[in-house]
Amino acid sequence: MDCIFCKIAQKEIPAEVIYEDDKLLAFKDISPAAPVHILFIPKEHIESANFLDDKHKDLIGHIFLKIKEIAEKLNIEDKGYRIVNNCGEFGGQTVNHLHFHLIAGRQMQWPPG
Ligand code: D5M
Repeated sequence: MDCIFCKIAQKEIPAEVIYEDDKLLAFKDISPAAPVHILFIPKEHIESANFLDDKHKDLIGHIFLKIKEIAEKLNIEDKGYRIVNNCGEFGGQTVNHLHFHLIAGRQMQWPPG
């Protein structure tokens, strides 16, 4: 499958890995939007949030708790951070493998562009 994030998960393409277990990989975004910008992906290929169903409940819970844990390790939980999932064309998704952005280290604005 021609998916760049699957290739990163399979170590065919290098990435700056922050955390890894059997279900997920967290690595630095190649084009950071803030001082801290980490992507969390399931190792399983899921196209987007649109393709989630009941069987992914534990996986999504695991990813969110891991984001919180990494935020604590990086000492960004105090000032706060943003977790983003872009879904589909209008959502701004550019890589069609489900991922959550953890962005921190500066004041965020609302609404997003
Ligand atoms: O976000 C897709 C994100 O993926 C975007 O912020 C750039 C990042 N990206 C793309 N290729 C790479 C590689 N090779 N390493 C690290 N980060 C990467 P989206 O929500 O789909 O717009």
